Amino acid sequence: MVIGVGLKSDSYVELKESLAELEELAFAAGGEVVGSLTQTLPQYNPATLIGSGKVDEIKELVNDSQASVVIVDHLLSGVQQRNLETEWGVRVLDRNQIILDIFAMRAQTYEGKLQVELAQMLDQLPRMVDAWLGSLSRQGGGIGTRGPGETALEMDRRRIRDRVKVIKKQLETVSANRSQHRNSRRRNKTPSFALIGYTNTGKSTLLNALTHSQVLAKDQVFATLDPTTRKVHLPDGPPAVLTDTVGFIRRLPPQLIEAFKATLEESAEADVLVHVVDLSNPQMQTQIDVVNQLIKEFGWDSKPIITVFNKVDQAPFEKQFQVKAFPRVFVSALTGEGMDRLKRLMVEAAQALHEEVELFFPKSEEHRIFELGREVQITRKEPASSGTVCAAHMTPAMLSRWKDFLVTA
Ligand SMILES: Nc1nc2c(ncn2[C@@H]2O[C@H](COP(=O)(O)OP(=O)(O)OP(=O)(O)O)[C@@H](O)[C@H]2O)c(=O)[nH]1
Ligand SMILES: [Mg+2]
Repeated sequence: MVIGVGLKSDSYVELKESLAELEELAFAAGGEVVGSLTQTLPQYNPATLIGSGKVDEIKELVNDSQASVVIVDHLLSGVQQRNLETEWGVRVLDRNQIILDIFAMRAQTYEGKLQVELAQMLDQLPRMVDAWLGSLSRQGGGIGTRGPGETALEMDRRRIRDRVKVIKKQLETVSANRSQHRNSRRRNKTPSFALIGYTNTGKSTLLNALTHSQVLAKDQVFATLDPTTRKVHLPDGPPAVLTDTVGFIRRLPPQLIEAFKATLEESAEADVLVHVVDLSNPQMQTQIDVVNQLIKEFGWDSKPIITVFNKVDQAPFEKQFQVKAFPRVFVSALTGEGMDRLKRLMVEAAQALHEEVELFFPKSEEHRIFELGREVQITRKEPASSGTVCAAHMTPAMLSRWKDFLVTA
């Protein structure tokens, strides 16, 4: 059973949209939704989040429908979760936990699994404290109730914190490995593209179409978790790589963002972002806003972004006039429509990335040529009377780093 909760002052449309999405999340987690219900209230109840009348009403519904889990579309404190479980006699989860649960199901790689475990621990820590404090105050608190409780709590917390430390260490090692791969790509100046976007918009289908691959694409939220990078051949363009990665969703749990740093780095390090939008989705604009907000939060807004409006084959034609982003392209990853135009935009973006420049190193600075060679491929190297002239293709970021040596025309 899924429950939508909001304040009377919140938008009711958003509450309904978010609840519909929660049903999809429940389905993706392997569940079947047997009932859904919403409540808007003037303020949240600290003990149970929703009002006591609603708690009783849901209890009956749970009994009648034989639901085995209730998912609340709102963050629950440890106390609220425990109280609701006691009232209803079934497991109670909140939105974050169901998302984490799906991630736990999907994680295939060592790195993915570590990241999920980290996210779950980060999610659990504050809940534990809260649940403990709640149980203490129910016992009346004070003398005689504190000692053993606090000790046990401290032990649990320490165990989790220790594990968090270990996982973070292990993740650092994996991520160092990955960044070596990326460095070698950068040295070969292979332009890299990352597919990003709301979940279920067709990123994986697009990767398959562009790179003749067969990664899992499925009509389900969070079908992809672990990133995949493939070579992509662009007409008359340089060889490039394309990365498919996890999709976004509204109210993405912050613990997930923190834990999935390594996965997000794949996109963070890409030269060009390809933002995939589902043109056929009635909630298209909300989805675009959510993704744009995250792009800003992650500091990716300085990168070139190509917006791909996918699924044109199943969207009403007029919808193409409602969109604002530039540069943009309308495609169908399924039928192949618009794919040539997309490739052309990718070629243009790749060409814009690198500018061939000349650098002059006076004799006293010639040792730095070695450093330059580690960052880019030096296309030409000629001795001159008082030093060495080199030519290389550079991105704007590299230009500013090496500006002291640039030969200005
Ligand atoms: N009609 C139509 N369906 C498409 C198109 N592209 C993708 N789909 C379908 O949309 C669904 C989701 O596709 P995916 O490629 O898995 O989407 P994703 O963005 O990778 O999703 P997540 O990995 O779950 O975030 C699948 O059922 C695809 O067949 C398209 O151009 N037209
Ligand atoms: Mg996918």
